[in-house]
Parts: sequence; structure tokens; C-alpha cells
Amino acid sequence: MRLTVAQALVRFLAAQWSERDGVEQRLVAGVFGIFGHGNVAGLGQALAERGAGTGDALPYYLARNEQAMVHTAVGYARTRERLSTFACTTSIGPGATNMVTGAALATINRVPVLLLPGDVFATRVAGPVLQELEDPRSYDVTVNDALRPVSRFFDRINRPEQLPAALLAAMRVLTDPAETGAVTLALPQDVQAEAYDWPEELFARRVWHVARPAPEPAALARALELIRGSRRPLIVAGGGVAYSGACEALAAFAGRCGAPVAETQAGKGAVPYDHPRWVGAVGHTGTAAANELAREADLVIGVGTRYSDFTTASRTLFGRARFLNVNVAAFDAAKNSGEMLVADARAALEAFGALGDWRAEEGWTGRAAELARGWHEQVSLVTTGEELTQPVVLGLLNEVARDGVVVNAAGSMPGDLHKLWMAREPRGYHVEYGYSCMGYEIAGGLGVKLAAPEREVFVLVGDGSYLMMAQEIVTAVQEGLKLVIVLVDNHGFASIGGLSESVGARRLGTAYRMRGATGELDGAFVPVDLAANAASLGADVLRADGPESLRVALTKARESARTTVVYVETVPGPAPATTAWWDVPVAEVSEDDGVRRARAAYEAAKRDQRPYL
Ligand SMILES: Cc1ncc(C[n+]2csc(CCOP(=O)(O)OP(=O)(O)O)c2C)c(N)n1
Ligand SMILES: [Mg+2]
Repeated sequence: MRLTVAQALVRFLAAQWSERDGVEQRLVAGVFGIFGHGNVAGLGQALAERGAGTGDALPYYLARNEQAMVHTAVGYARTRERLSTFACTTSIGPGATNMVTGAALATINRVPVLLLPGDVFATRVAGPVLQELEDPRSYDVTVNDALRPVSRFFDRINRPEQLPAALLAAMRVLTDPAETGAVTLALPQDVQAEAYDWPEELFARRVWHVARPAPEPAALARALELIRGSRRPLIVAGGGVAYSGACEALAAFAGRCGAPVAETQAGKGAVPYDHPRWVGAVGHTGTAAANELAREADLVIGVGTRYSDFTTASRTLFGRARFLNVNVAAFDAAKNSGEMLVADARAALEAFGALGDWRAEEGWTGRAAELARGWHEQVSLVTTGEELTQPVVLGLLNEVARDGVVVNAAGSMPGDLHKLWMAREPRGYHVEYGYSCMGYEIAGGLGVKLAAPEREVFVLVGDGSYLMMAQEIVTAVQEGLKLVIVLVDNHGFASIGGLSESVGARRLGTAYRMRGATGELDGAFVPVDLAANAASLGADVLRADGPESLRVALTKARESARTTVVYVETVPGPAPATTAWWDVPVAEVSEDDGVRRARAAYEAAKRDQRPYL
């Protein structure tokens, strides 16, 4: 079949399917793209040929920013439990490098996205082309090489003959739960438009079976022995529980054996907040309940977690516990010198049925439930009140959002959400905290809505994050994809402001204030109207100035058919203080007494840091 490389690529992608548990879906649901000279004549032309209405169409979506396209693909793929994703096509140069941040975010969160940056001419005859890097050491280096370290598979298609093998490798990595992440095929602009005679089989419908690797019998036996020998086990549920669809298996296992379940950001909702074994968030942004148990547990059963520093409180949290790590990726299963159980989470949890009626210590299960009740009381205290503090905003939203999805990524809200949000299931809680990327919120929320159009999507975004990347409101409006965007304005970076103060950096550069008479950024608040900005991008806007008006606005936004921004200014009002540390180094020498005190406290905390050998 004589087609250009770009036409062949598009035709191939439209024929790829994923399958797990007997359910098939399109592996690549569509293509986001921003065109320039590096892709308009190649992929642009190919996509134009296969638009809506053609059999086996590959739908095209226009975004405003290439980084945002990748965020949207991630939001989509995470919601679809990594079984379906989007491709993103860009021009060469800045369009391509704009995707580097999105690629890192995808790879760190272990979420599949397919990136198709244009690249400079393979023939080089026209070079240096507009936007070409020109590395004097090698003509083989282009800006796209910046995507290599953030991609789980990277290839550059310099000749048409290379395409089939690269495509097959790309699909394999996208659908491998242990290896998945950003997959990049760099496409030189001349090669995209070049014709070739392709074998018909390349375009046959192809199904990629997503594995549920069963635990190896010997490893399972070791795991069961560890569990049987434990009296105070604590389960740490990570994102892998959600991706594996293992929530029911987890609730059944924990219910039977009496082990409390703590949750990471990606694992939040693994068991519902009112489940008898629930003890909530663990780590630096954890609940007092989960953190107390973590300190006393003799066995941590990590399920699908990558043990970020937030989870382990920078390796200070889990007293003397042993680790048993259930993970589909050996890389994660090996962490903290854990007993490795390399397996699909659901398969492993079901295999724990072999424990029969083994149970944790009676007192342990009872105390966990007691601590969880205490935490719920603390939550109702801080999330109700007459002032619009952030916890009050979250409490109101938690009521209104009900069976909706909350989306967030950076600032002070992820921590507050992790502590305070009462999640009913993982798909309802979408906080990107692997990369915690400011600007993910609206673009990622758009992906969530694309993946689950039947659900109400509530995007929570701070003023700082909003100013980094608000432009995808336009895409939401254009596509008729309705989002409720709750824009929380506190005039700057509340999170980093607090952190700055605690490490002696005096809140430098963390408030949106005018340059004042002192020459510093300490004047009046910068006169900026973010609500008007949102309206100008095409959203409906509702302003709330108190808890009751916020409830009304959120309800109205929920009921509306149009993308609506609920603008709210918050007053300081913290969530319950953290009960676990986070390692952020403080200056070792300074003239400032406050810094010296902070350093002393830092050094004291650091003594509790363990190598987990
Ligand atoms: C792209 C990016 N740049 C910088 C940071 C570091 N950072 C984390 S939170 C934050 C401030 C966020 O401000 P805002 O969205 O207003 O949330 P707030 O802290 O006020 O809750 C910054 C600068 C980041 N996470 N992502
Ligand atoms: Mg802010």
C-alpha cells in the first residue's frame, strides 16, 4: 500500500486496540496536535485525510499549548486505567520541546502517552532549517534529544523502513504496565511526507493484551510467610491498586485480615473513606491516624506504590517495619529492601486468600479504627466554618462533588486534599503528585472529562497554577467539554511561602505583590482580575465571597452545561498540622538566628532518616 510515512502512521494507530479482562478499547483514542512547518504537511495532511466521518477515523483535537496536550493525554490515560491514551503531534523546535515537561510528568507517573514531535530534515540538504539546534559536535543531535531521558521509548524515524519496527516497539511499551510512560517517535519533516510501499499486514487490526502477571509461587510463599509472622501490618495503597482495578480485592483482603489501609496520593480512594479499615493518607501529607500506625507497624505491605519521599516522610516514617512490596514493576518492588512480590496487584491480593483466617493482632485493628474516627472528627472541625479558608472550600466541594472527579496537581491544595478529601473511589480523586506540575490542572482535567464524559469534573486550581496554564479553558469551550474550575486565589504561592518561611528564605518571591518603595516585591497585591481573565477565555464565571455563596455557586456550576469557573478568594486557615517530616535542606551557615534554629531542627530530624536496608 503506497502511503506517506505520516499516512501509514495514522492508519496504523487507528487499528491498535488494547485488551484486559476481555474488554477491548482503542489504544490511541485520538490525536492532539499543534501544527507548524515540522508536521503540517506530514502528519497534518495525514490526519486531515482521516477525520470524522471516515471509517476508522482518528479524531483530531486542537489544543493551545503542546505541554498541555500531553497533560490532557495523561489525564485521559490515567482515567482509563492506562488502557487507552492519546497521541500528541507537534512541529519541530519549540513545539517539540514544549512537550518535555509533559513527557516527564507521564513517565514519572507511569502513564502512557504517545509523543510525535516533528524533527529536522533527515536528508539535511535544506539545513539549518528554521528552529534547528545546530550542535557543532554532531549533526545527529536535535532538540528532540531532550525527550530521551523522559521517555520510556525513544526513536527517530530517519527512513520509512524503520517505521514498522518502531511502531511495534512503541505499542508494546505503552501497554506494558511495568514499563509504560512517555513514548516518543521523532519524525523528521521530510520523512513524514515521503511515500513508501507498505505491507498490508502493518495496518491489520492488532490487539495488545495487557498482562496481569501472577506472583511466582516461591515469591508468594515468602510473602505469605512474612504476613503470617506479622502482628501489626499496615497496607500502603498506591496508584497501582487503581490501575490494576484491585480495589475490591484490597478491601476484601484488609477486611478479612484486619490490616489498616493507608493511601498515597495516587492510591487515594483505594478503599472508601468510610471503610472499616481506612486510615487515610500516609506520609508528610498524611493523617495523624495513618502516620501513628506507620511508626508502629511491624510490616508495611506496599501495593502498587513507588514510595515517594512524601509517602515515607523522607524515609523517617516506618519505624522498624519490614517491607513487602507488591508491584508489577520489579524496580518498585525492590524498594526499601522489601520482599519483592512482582505481580499484578489484583492477582497478588487474590493470592493472599491462601492466608485463610489469619488475622492481625486484635488490638491493632481496633486501634486503627479508633484513630480513623478521631481523624474524621478533626476533618469535620476544619472543613466547616464561616470563613472561606481552603479547608472550608474543600469541605464544601467534597459535598457538592459527590460522585464527580476532583483534579489537582500543585500548591497547597494537594496536601490539604490528601488529608481532608473523603474519596469514595480512586477515579474520583485525580491529583497528579508524581511531578506535581503547576499547570496540569485544567489541561489534565480536560483529559479526565474526555475519558469520562458522564462524570462531573471539578478542577481545583491555585492562582499560581492558573497563571501558568489557563489557556486550555479555550479548548474545553471549543470541544463542549464541560469542566467546573474552582479557582482559589490567595495572591501567590501559599505553599512555597510557608515552606520558604520554615527554611529561612523569608517568603521571597512567593506573593503576587508590586515592587514597593523598599525595592522589594512587598507592595500592594498586583491588580489582576483572574475571574475576568477566565471569562475572556470563554468560561462562565461565578464569584463566591463566603461559604454559603460558594455552595450556591458550586451547585450552579455543577448543574450548568457550560464550562464554569468558580472564583474564590481564600483567607489563611490551615489543615491539621503535618505529623511527618519532609526533607528540604536548610542553609548550613547563616547570620540569621531563625535560619540557625531551622538548621538545628533540620539536623535533629535528619537523624531519624533510615536507609531502609
Ligand atoms: C511548573 C512548576 N513550577 C514550580 C513549581 C514549584 N511550586 C510548587 S507549588 C508552587 C506555588 C503554587 O501556587 P498556587 O497555584 O497559587 O497554589 P498555592 O501554593 O497558593 O496553594 C510552586 C511555585 C511546581 N510545582 N511546578
Ligand atoms: Mg496561590
